[in-house]
Amino acid sequence: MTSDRREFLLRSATIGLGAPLVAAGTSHRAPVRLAPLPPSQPGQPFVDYRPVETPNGTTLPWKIVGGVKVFHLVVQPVRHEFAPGLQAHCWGYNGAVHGPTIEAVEGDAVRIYVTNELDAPTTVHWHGLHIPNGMDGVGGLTQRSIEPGETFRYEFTLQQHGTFMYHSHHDEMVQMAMGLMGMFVVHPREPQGPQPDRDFVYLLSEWSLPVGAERPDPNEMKDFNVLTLNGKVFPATAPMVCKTGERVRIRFGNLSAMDHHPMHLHGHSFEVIETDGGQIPPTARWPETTVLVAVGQTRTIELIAKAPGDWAIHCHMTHHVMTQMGHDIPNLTGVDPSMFDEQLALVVPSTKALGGDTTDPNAPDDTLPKNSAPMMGGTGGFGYVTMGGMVTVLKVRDGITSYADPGWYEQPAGTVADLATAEELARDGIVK
Ligand SMILES: [Cu+2]
Repeated sequence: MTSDRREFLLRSATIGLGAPLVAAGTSHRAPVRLAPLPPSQPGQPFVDYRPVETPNGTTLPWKIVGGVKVFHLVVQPVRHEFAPGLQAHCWGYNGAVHGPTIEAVEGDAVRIYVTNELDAPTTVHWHGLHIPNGMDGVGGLTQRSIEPGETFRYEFTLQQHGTFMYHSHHDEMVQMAMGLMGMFVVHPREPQGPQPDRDFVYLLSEWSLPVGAERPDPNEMKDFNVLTLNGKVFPATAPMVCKTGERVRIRFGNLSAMDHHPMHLHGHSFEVIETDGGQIPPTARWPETTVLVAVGQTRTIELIAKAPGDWAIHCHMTHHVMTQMGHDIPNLTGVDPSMFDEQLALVVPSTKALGGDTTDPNAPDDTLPKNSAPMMGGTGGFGYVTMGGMVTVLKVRDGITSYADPGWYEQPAGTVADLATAEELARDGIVK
């Protein structure tokens, strides 16, 4: 500690109640603001901020009434599709699983009406936001729960910027397992440093949906079999598209019941620039290729899209890149399953073993049970992609003028791993 700093702390200690709340070891942090920020003029998209994109999702519309941004969330049953062929009766907001992204600007006064169209009480908690205690949305603790048919009003001025979440805080185990959650992005009033060209938002979650079932099972605590990015499993997850050289921000929130997700990006490194607790000073960041997003956390990463291509981005837990994988099964590694159908046909003539041939992804798969998705993904540029679940693709392209899905990357000649030629093997002395 420098003598100046020690002297400052000593002087502060003698000032008494009026002293700033600064303690040794926390001097790098922004001072805690005790007096609330007064409301500012409502921030406008493309003037005060560049709107975020929620792949496979939407942003909640708003209107301005008397200088306040007014939003309306409707909590309701939603028939949700995780991927073609796999649907369930879930709960969501405004017809969507998960809810639309709420987007605003630091200093905005927001008023959020919540109408409950469920048969059960609910509340909404604004995860990470510094708001009056009575607006915190914890059923029984800070408010009475919103009964079926009622509309509640939440109102506060946004004191921070960053990436936050919202979710039910009444009967959380059931209501979050059914889908009641969404993302809440607050842009800075006065942006500092380089701003992103592309800004994506993802909510990570997990479901227990046994094959053939129509309703997620909230009682499950270990064996989750549908792992989603914004409520979708690969290949139904929309890609992120950007131009080479652009600054890309990706915001992850995780409201899974029981699992943390190490999200890994191929071909690039990134920095974690903020958590739901605030911004990380540039001097405290380090390069990463995987960021662990624990349950109840947000992590925002930023990178320069330096290399054209189709770059996978996925949870690195291998069971989280599978869909409806059964775990209570014998270990068949090393077993030749080719006689299974023959043996099974002796007992049940019309059945076939599941998940067999994946060599022709375009052939209709008549082995799939009703309301289920294949364990592994779909067609890529080179055949079948052997991942499902929590996977999407960052598509980086040179000189594009549209962010529509450009299709699979056309690899430059000679840059794709392929069969080694006899000449190459002989040249390098590789003996097969
Ligand atoms: Cu995971």
